[in-house]
Amino acid sequence: MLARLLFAALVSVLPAVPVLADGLSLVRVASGLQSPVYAAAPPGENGRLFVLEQAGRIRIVDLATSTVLPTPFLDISSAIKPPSYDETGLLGLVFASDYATSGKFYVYYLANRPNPLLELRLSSFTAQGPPATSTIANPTENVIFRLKKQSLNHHGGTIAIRGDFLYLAVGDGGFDSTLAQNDASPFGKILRFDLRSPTPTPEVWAKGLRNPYRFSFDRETGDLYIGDVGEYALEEIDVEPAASTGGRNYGWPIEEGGTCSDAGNPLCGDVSLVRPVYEYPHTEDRCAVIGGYVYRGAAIPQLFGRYLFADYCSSRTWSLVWDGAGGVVSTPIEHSQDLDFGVGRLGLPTAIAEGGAGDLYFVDYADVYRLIPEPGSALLGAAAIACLAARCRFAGVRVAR
Ligand SMILES: [Ca+2]
Repeated sequence: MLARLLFAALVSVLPAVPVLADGLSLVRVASGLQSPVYAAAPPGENGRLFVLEQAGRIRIVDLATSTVLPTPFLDISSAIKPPSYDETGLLGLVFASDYATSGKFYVYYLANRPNPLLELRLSSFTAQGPPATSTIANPTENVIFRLKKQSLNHHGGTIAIRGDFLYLAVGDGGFDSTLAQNDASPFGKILRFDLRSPTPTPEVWAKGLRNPYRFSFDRETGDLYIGDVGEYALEEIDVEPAASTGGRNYGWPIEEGGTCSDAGNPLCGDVSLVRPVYEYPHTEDRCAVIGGYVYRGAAIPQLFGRYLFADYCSSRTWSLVWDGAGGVVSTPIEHSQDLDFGVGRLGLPTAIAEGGAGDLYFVDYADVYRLIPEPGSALLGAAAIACLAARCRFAGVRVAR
């Protein structure tokens, strides 16, 4: 950290800044939020981003003006435990594939209860009025799935749709990690719901996960990327090909990453367990992987097809390319310097989010940032030009441009 500060002080006196190697930067698109933890957009909608505040509100960001609408799109805060910076609250949002006509969207959250403490809830709501311009949802809730639990951690947090199915990642629950290997328990699983059913019921899609807080589908290939938060030693990224028919076992708690963590278990090292394509240790202040997205936007050609991810405690960011099998094409590229270079803008990342056109956003525990090409680089894209015209804030040395 000290070295970073010293380096920042040094470069801040230089009159010009060379374009950095990977040509990425961030621009803030929303502030004044309360503990944002995720964001999403309806399919194809480019002008708006829907940001989740942990306490139970969905806020709409007008991307043309980088303003947050004052009235929440949805407010379910009365059902949620007041924020205490734990793992509870409103964590997941996905819009139905036909949102433009149906106005339907889904949320995943932890409802507050007296005893047991919490109820995991997957619910659907519907926008009021024409969906494409609606700024407020009908408060009528349709609960699809609920699950009571006593502990406050390891809830997963993401919901995503692929084809006719909604996928929900549920952590191991934080009280009995062996449930992740128990086919009869929903904990430690990715569950799948058939949205064609009027009353969808969960089926286990994958097991052996500890806390798959953020996962995503590659919007171009349908491949599944999971950031599974580890325990004491290793953070892992698992990838499942779109052609998979499910039933994979990602190993927890028999293995953490690719390492045996239950020495007496005969399944340790067994070929039936699916190892991560990439893992990193808890060194250099790293603590919890924040799974992201494969970049499929138009503005940053050099990032196209790369999977972007982050670490919560260290605020560091990387991208990798999955090799189509059990590993990665080459060592991941670290983007921390470009995205946090000398300005300390990116705080604790709680999510990487995907806009309606495949553009990516970083959500930290305070603000939301759009990932853009480095201003002034040869790869300057339309998004950055629009941003400059709108006098976007380029903190630190980048202001000179
Ligand atoms: Ca694993």
